[in-house]
Amino acid sequence: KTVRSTVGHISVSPARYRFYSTQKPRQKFDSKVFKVSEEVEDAIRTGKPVVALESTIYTHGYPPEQNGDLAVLLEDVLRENGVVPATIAVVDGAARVGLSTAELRRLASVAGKPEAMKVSRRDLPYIIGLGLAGRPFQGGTTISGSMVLAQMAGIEILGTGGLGGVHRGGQDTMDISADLTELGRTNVTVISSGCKSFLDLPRTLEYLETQGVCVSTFADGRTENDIDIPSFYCRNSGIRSPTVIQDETEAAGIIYAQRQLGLSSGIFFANPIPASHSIPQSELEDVIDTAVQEATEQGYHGASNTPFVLAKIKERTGKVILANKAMLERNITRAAKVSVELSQIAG
Ligand code: PSU
Ligand code: MN
Repeated sequence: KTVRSTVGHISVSPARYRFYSTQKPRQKFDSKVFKVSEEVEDAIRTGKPVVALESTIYTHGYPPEQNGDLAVLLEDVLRENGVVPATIAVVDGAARVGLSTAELRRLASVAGKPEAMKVSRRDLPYIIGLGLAGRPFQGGTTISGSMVLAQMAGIEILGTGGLGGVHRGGQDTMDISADLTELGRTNVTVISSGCKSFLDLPRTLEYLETQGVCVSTFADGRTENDIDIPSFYCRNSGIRSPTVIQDETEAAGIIYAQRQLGLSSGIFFANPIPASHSIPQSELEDVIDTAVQEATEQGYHGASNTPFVLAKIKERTGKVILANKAMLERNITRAAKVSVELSQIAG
C-alpha cells in the first residue's frame, strides 16, 4: 500500500517511511532525568502532529507579569490548529517534554528569580545532575537546549520568536549562540522571525552556512526575487535570505527530504513579523546600539548578554511587547500548519 502525500510527487510505502522516520523516541530514559508527558508520547507514537516550544522565552525573555498567559496562549494556538503542544523545560531538576497548565504557570512564575536557570545544551547535565543530588532548579530551555530534548523525544518541529546568533563583535569575543551549533548537529526544524538586529546578521548567516543548516524565509505574500531574512521586529534586514519558500507544503517537503536523506543537521525557517506590527529598523537602531554598549560596559557577557539586551529594548520601546506577541502567535500557527502537512506526508 502506498501513502499519497499532499506534496503531490512524494509517495512512499509505509514500511519504507518507518525505516526513515525520526519520530521515534531514542530509548527508555530514567524519568528522574528525562520525561515525556503521556499526551505527547502518545501523539509521537501514533504519528499525530506535535510542535515543541522552548521556555527561556518565559523565564528570561518576556515581561514576567505576562509570561504565564503567553505560555498558555501559545499552547492553545497549537491545539486550535490540531497540533499537540510540547513545551520543553526543566521542572524540579528533571528535563521535561510536555507540561501541564499548572506546571507552565509555575515555571513562568519563577522568571527573574535565582532558582530559574537559562538552560542551553551545556547546562543540561549540570542542572539535572544537581537535581539528582538533591538541589532541584527550574530551567527555561533555550532553542539549543530545547532542540536536544525535542530530538530525544522524537519531535521534529520547534516554534519560537527569535533565534540566537553571532553577537556584534563576535569575531573577537567568540560570543556565538549555541543555537547555531545546535542547528548544525541536531535535526530539528526551528521556525522563528529571524534574529534580532542587536546581533550580527551577516555573520550569523555565514555561520549557519558553515554548519550546513538549510535556511529559508517564508515569502508571506511578497513576489519579488530578493527577500530579506527578517530581523525579528522588522520584516526586512537589508540582508538577503539564502532561499525562499511559498507555503507550509514546501516547508514540510523540505523537512521530509532532510529526513529521507538522513542528514543530521537542522533546518531554520524564518517567518516575518506581520506587516501590521513591523517596526522600521531605524526606529530601534538607537535603543539597540545603546543597549549593546551598556551590556559591554556593565560586563553582561556570556549567557546573560541576550537577556540584558532584550530587557533594555523592552524597557525603552513599549510597543515591542505587542509586536512580540503578534509575531509569536504567527510563528506558532505557521509551525502548526507545517507539522500538519508533514504528518500528512509521513503518516
Ligand atoms: N532572542 C530573542 N528572544 C529570546 C531569545 C533570543 O529575541 O527569548 C532566547 C532564546 O531562548 C534563544 C536564547 O535560544 O535566547 C539565545 O541565548 P544566547 O544568545 O545566550 O545563546
Ligand atoms: Mn552567548
